[in-house]
Amino acid sequence: MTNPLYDALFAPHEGKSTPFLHLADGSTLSHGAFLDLVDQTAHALVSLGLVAGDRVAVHIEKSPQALALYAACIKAGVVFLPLNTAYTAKELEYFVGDSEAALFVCDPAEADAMGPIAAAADARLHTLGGDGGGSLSDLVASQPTGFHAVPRNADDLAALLYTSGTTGRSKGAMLTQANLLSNARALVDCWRFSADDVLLHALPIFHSHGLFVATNVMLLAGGAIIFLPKFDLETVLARLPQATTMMGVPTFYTRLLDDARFDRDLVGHMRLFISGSAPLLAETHRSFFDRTGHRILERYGMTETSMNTSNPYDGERRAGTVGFALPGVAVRVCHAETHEELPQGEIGVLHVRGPNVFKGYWRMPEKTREELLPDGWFITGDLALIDADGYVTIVGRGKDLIISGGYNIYPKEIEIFLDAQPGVKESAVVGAPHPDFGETVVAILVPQSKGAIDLDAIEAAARAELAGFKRPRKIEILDALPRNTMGKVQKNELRTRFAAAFQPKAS
Ligand code: MLC
Ligand code: AMP
Repeated sequence: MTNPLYDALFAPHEGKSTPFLHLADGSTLSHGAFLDLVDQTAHALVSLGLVAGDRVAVHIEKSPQALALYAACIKAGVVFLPLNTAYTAKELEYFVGDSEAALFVCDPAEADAMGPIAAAADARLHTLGGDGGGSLSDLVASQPTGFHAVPRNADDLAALLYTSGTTGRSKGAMLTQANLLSNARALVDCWRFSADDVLLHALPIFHSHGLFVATNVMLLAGGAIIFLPKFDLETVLARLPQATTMMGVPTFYTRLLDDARFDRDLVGHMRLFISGSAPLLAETHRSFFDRTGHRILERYGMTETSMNTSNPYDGERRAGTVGFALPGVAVRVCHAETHEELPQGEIGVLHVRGPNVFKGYWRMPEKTREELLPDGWFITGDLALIDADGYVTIVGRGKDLIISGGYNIYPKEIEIFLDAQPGVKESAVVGAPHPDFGETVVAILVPQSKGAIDLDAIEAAARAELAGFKRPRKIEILDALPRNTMGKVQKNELRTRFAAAFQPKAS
C-alpha cells in the first residue's frame, strides 16, 4: 500500500535542491529542505501519539512551517483541519470540539485563550507562530529527518474543511486523498503548469483556494512559489516581475487595477492570471485586459468539490462565465425541487459529479444526504445556466450566502448572534455590493421597544465573538422587517434598499 497524495505531490521532490518557496524576506527554501522539515514534523506528530485518521486542527499564520505541517499530516496519514485566522475563540470552540481533534495548534500569542478550548475537547495544545517559533517548532527541531510515509487508501481522508451552512451551523467537508489528487492533476493539465512556473501566492492557506488549488498544483508541477504572508499591494507589485503566474480572489485584481503602477510593462512577461472564489465582474475582466493585455482566466469551485469548471487556457476566456467542466467532472443544471435536469439554456441549480466531489459532511449523515444524491451528484446551491457553447455562468445563489473578499458568510449565523443581543427583537442580514470586497454584510435590527438597542454594545460584542470579515459594515434599525403574506422576511426588498449603501457618491 502507498500514500497516493504524498507519492504524487511530495515524494518526487525529496532531496532536490530546486527552489520551492521564495519567502518575503528574500530567502529561498529548496524542495529538499522543505521535505526534511516535513519529515521532522511528521516525527513530531507521531511522538505526540497521533495515529492515522486523527485530526489536527490548526489556527496559525501562514508560514513555511505551517505548510510543512499540512504536508506532514498527509505523510503521517493524519487529517489536516485548517481554520481561518480571523476566527474568534468562540468560533474555534465549535470546530475543535466537533472534529474531536487530537491536537490543536494555535499561535503562541493566543495559547492562554485556547487552553480551555483544547482541554474541553481533550486535545493536546501546541503553538506555531508566523515567524516559525513555538512549542511545536521546538519539538520539530529535536526530531530526525527520514520518515516513512504512512500507507493510505485513495479514499482515506486527507483534510477536513469547515464550511458554514444555511442553518448557521458549520459543516466539516471530508476531502479524500483522491479528491485532492484528481483535482490537482486536472488543473495542472488545464492551466499548463510546469516546473518552469513561479506562482505568486498571496492567498491564505486555510481554504481550498490557497491550500489545494495553489499549493497542490505547484507541488505536482514542480515549480516554485513566491510565498507571501498575505495580500499586501506594495509587496505584490514588487514581486510580480519574478512571477510567471498568479492566483487570486477578485479583490486582488480590483486592488491591483486601482494602482496606476500596475500596467503592461509590469506584467507583460506573465503567463497567466487566475481568479476564483467569488464572481469576477465582467467589467473587471475587461479593464484588466485593457490595462495589461491579459485575459484573466476565471474558474469556479467550492470547498466540498475543489474546482469544478474553468475557462479555457487556449480559446476564448469569456468574461462573466466560469467556463467548462474540468476533465473528469460533469455538471448539469437542475430543477431545485425535483433535481431533474433542465433543458439547455434554462437557469437552475448547478449539480456536480466527479472524483473531486467530497465524501460527505463530518458526522452529519442527514446533511450529506440532502446535498449529495445517491448517484454521486452534489447539489452546489449555486444558480447557473449553460449556454449553447457549453460555457457555464453562475447567475446567482439558491442559498442565502454572502461572499466578502472571497470569504463565505451565511446570514443565519449573524442573525442568531444579533437576535441574542439585549434589546433586539429580531434581525435580518443581507449582502450589499461593495467596491473592494465585492459584497459585504448589512444588518437590519428591530428593537424590542423604542431606544432599546445599544449599537455600541452590539458592535463591541460582534468584535469579540465574530471573525472580522463577518461583522456587519452597516447596522440599520427599523420598526419592522418587510414580510410577505406568508410572514417570510423579504430579503430582496432589503437588498434593494441597501444596494447603493457602499457605492461611491456621485460628485
Ligand atoms: C479582511 N477584512 C475583511 C476581509 N478580509 N472584511 C470583509 N471581507 C474580507 N474578506 C477586514 C478585517 O476584519 C479588518 O477589519 C480589515 O478588513 C483589515 O484586515 P486585513 O486582514 O488587513 O485585510 P486585507 O489584508 O485587506 O484582506 C482582504 C483580502 C483577504 C481580500 C486580501 O480577505 C483575502 O485574502 N481573501 C481571500 C479569501 C480566500 O482565500 N477565499 C478562498 C475560499 S475557498 P477591522 O474592522 O478589524 O479593521 C473557495 C473555493 C474557491 O471559495 O472556489 O476558491
Ligand atoms: P466556499 O464554500 O468557500 O468553498 O465557496 C464556494 C462558493 O463560492 C460557491 O458555491 C460559489 O457560490 C462561489 N464561487 C466560487 N468561485 C466562483 C466564481 N468564479 N464565480 C462565482 N461564484 C464563485
